[in-house]
Amino acid sequence: MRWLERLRKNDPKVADLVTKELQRQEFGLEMIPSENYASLAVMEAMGTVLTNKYSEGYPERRYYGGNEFIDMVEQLAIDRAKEVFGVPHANVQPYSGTPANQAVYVATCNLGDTILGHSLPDGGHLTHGWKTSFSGMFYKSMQYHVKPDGYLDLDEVKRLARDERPKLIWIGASAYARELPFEEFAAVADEVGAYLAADIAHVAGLVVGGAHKHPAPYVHIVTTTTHKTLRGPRGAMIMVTEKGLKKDPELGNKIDKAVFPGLQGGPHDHTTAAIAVALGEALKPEFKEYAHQIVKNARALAEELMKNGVKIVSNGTDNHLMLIDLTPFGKGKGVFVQDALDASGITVNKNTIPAEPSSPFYPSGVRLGTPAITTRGMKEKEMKSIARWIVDIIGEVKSNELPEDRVKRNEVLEKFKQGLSSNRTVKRVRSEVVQLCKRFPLYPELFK
Ligand code: DSN
Repeated sequence: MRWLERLRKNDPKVADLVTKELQRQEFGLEMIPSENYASLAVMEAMGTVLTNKYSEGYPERRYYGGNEFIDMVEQLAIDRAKEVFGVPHANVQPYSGTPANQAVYVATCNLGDTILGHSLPDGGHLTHGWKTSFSGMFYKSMQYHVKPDGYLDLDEVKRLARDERPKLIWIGASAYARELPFEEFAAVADEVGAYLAADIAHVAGLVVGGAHKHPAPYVHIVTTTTHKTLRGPRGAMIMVTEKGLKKDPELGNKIDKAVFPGLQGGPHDHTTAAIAVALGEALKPEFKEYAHQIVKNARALAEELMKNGVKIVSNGTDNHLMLIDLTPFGKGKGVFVQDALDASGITVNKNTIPAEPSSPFYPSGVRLGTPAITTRGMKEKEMKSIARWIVDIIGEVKSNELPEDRVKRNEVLEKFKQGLSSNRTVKRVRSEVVQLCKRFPLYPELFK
């Protein structure tokens, strides 16, 4: 049976949109560093009868009947998570990264307690205490930053921890290109008696593959999404380390209770099965090679960009991502570069840079990374071509100015977008990107 054959008959509109998205992914370069391409086996596990089941509770402790096989699936995912990350406790039920982090607050803090996290415009995450998220609304949030050189300001972390005595400290980021200093944070958290939680959503695959330092010896809790460098389905996990259980032997139970019944209802069992498959893939030796190649590719890309005059925050990367600083051309230029790269078949996201001079919606940087293109098998040689295309596109659009006035700004952006389809550089890069993608097919089975 051909892919989507039933869907095509049953609901051609949805089938058509899914097919278009497949084509976009197959013939474009996905360089948003939090995205990846899951294997067909992972996707197959998601599209199963497991989506039909309710199973509130945990293996062998369910509220509904009929969970004999669901129990085995969830236990398998838990056991693999424990093995892959070398931890004594794992919860695989969080629907995604934000609910996972929310459960950490519920398990470790009371409303209004002080917490310390990485500021969002400096590369942190909404759930690490940013003012517009529950974490900044319901807790007294203190935020640390990066220094002008782009590296974490550890002196500020120490000072805030000593002065404010937070109950919970977060380490982990969404737009930070340097290795996370778990050991240094552990010294601070231990000194002030705080829980230390590592949100390794971005680097989980690198950690598992040995291409990034492991947080487990240093922190009490580890959270991660499962769909980024870990290359699984869209979901999340919370793990408690040996150190965490030593600090609080009830921490595993507290996390489980926070997830269910604290915050969620029935787990998404089809996702749990797919997480088990992804963790099985992460246990294979090829995954180590993959993780190391992600980092090699990111370094090669950053070096080539810098060689061609592109400014990179902190002058490089230790992991899978980098932040291009577009301020040498003016402020708020991220949107032009993002849209022009998008039209060229290279998907990135506009992003704030440290000490952002513009706004989060019209920031002055672009974030990009190599997890997905490395999944396609691309290596350092391809990174050079990609860097040159990015340089060409930046050169093409850097002189566009973003008006302060909202109406004028919308007009300028609309006109800019319309012009992209006839832009010669964009058209040339687009055609070269397609040629490259054809040499590194993604889901060839789905085109048969
Ligand atoms: N949205 C994710 C990212 O892109 O990094 C973080 O949650």
